[in-house]
Amino acid sequence: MKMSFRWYGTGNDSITLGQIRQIPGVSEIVWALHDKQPGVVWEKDEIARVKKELDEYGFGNAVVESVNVHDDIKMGASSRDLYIENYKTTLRNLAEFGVKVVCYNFMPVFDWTRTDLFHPLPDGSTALFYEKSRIKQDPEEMARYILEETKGMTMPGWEPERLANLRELFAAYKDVTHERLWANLKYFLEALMPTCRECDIKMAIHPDDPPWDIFGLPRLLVDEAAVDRFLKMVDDKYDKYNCLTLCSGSLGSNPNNNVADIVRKHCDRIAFAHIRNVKHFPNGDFSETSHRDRDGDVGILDIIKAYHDGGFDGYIRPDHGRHIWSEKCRPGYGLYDRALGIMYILGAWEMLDKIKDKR
Ligand SMILES: [Mn+2]
Repeated sequence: MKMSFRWYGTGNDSITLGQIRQIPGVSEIVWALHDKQPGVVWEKDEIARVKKELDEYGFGNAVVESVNVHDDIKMGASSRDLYIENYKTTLRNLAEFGVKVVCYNFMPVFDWTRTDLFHPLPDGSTALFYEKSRIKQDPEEMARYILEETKGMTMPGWEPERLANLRELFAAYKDVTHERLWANLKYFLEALMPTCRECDIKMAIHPDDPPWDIFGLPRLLVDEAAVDRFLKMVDDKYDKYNCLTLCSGSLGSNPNNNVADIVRKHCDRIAFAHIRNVKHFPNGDFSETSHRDRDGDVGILDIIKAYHDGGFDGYIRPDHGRHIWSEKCRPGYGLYDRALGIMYILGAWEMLDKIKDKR
């Protein structure tokens, strides 16, 4: 297992590489070119600049989160082939600089969705929160809220330029059913897989967040059955490259999903593990919590044990954290609580190592 930390780049993140270096056990930075619109080629000189920065601190740059997929690919528009060619060029450019895993998602219109980005928790911290009854309202209202709260930050999947024409975007997805979206995902992957093999890059899909349809838009990667279906979508000669970013918090937002079971079943197809805890409320609302097992409901320790038992040697990172100790940071991406999450994961992992050694 290789511990990583998501970082939004110099001038774009309140956290510095120097600070991250002081968290024990982090060897990789999960990065991206956040000013890139979906569909645009990532140029070599831009990639080289980030790699050079990470090199200076001794961090690896093997994981990119995310190279976002253009809406025309998701909706199956005729222009998709052009954007797929651009995606391939980006993969080739990334491979030249040692990238091994590319995280992406296939969610229509919105990336992750929450109704409250700074919801107060009983301990005085704040965290991302999802209130089911509020999500039934106007998507434009929710988009306005999230864009207002994140003003001045680049938010992957929440590009103001793209969301400015929300009504048109929704109209364009009108005829995209679940099955059409699955077919468009298959088309995208089949086109990319030979390039992934040529470049030795794993494409690692992030599950839908939250894992159910919202605002009438179809969502695919929502449960174990969907994960099973996804992993069989392309020829099995490409199994090594058609992988998962298994996010315990996204799938775990649905109390019926047992994330540890999915890890046990598909450990060899998980290239990148997101570890995050979620507390469920009886009415369907959920709140993000600390990584500690008993603070939420997703079974963090079972999940870590499933990875350990499976001999997981991919990349792992603490996913969102709470906002604690008055830190001013991106929603979910502060320094302190994610550092605490890392220490929790490493503590559990190293204890499991010790127990295994003694056997
Ligand atoms: Mn995640």
